[in-house]
Amino acid sequence: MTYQPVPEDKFSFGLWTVGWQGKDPFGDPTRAALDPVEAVQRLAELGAYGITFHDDDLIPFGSSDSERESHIKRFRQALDATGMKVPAATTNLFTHPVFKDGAFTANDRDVRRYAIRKVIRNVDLAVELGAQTYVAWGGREGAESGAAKDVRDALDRMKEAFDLLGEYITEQGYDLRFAIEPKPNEPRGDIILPTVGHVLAFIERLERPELFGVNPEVGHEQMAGLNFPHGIAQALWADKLYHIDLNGQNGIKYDQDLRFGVGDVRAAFWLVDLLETAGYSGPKVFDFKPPRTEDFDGVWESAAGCMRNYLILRDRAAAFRADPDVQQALLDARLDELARPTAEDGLAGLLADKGAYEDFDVDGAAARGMAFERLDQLAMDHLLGVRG
Ligand code: XLS
Ligand code: MN
Ligand code: MN
Repeated sequence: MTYQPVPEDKFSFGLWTVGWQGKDPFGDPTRAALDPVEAVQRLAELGAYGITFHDDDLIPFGSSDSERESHIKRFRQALDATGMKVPAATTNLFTHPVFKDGAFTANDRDVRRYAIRKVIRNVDLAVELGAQTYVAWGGREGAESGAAKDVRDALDRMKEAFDLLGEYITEQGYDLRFAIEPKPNEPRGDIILPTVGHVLAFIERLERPELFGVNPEVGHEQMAGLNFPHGIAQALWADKLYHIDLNGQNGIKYDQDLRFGVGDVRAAFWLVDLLETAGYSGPKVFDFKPPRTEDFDGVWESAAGCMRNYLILRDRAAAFRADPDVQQALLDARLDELARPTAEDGLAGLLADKGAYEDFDVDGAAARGMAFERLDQLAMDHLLGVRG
């Protein structure tokens, strides 16, 4: 196996990922700025399908209209020359100091109005470039202290912003859906809509819920100690997995944005298994930061590694599913029974069934082993490459 990505794999990268200059709270940049045109060319050479961007990644904040046009023109030429797509785009609502208290939920109303207009401006560009998904990570929608943010009012304002955006794309007739990205903290002490579950519940309160889904990121759920594949499974179950950000994270700490596959490699294995068996067909975006120790050779190694690790895990997960011993172990673990309804006979049948309660051998059922350990060891053997 060469694990060479092809555009059909639908791998995409944020401009801000390979373009990250390595500035962190403790240190200055370690790399020069990367021309978006070069990012498009290099990623295309590596086998990527697409590229995504915040408005300010492509068009530096404060550019004049003519500068804006020339940035877009160069970018579009690079896309045309390489065949790279823009499956999604997003808005920077966090870098400029005006967003220090958030954007859609800033206490300052003028900032909220400005933020919605900034999003709309880039939504127009995203649609022009062919994007079908618009990612919405709030950035600084949160607080460090209790009384500073009335969270119920903030949720009203968040809903208002997304309802206005839903109205806008409906009026324009755009073929675009929003993917809201949760994150528990960083850069704020606590962020509103911290997990996949919070976002799924929020979406149901919007005026046009069909236009909104989630954009979960591996590390963001893991920063909260959550099981990422479980969150993805629930998003798929709700038909709301519109987009996904892949990366690596080592447990509950700052947002590490490591390359995909490192960190919790078991979670990565189950994630790839899930995406592939569920038939997720949207873009798979690597939202990672090549560590600031790296020069540009290291940046491209890191980007290639994200895709390579996905393909290796896809291969390992397929071998796991195809293994006859695994298929038997799945039966022994009674996965087929879980897939069967609990009461096809309905409530009346359940109530009339003495075997369900009166005559049920509770101790016998309690004594039955679940055979999960053998199943999991088979998975480990496949993951570690010693089987199949
Ligand atoms: C930051 C987020 C960000 C979004 C896009 O933590 O992951 O990069 O994906 O704004
Ligand atoms: Mn992200
Ligand atoms: Mn992150």
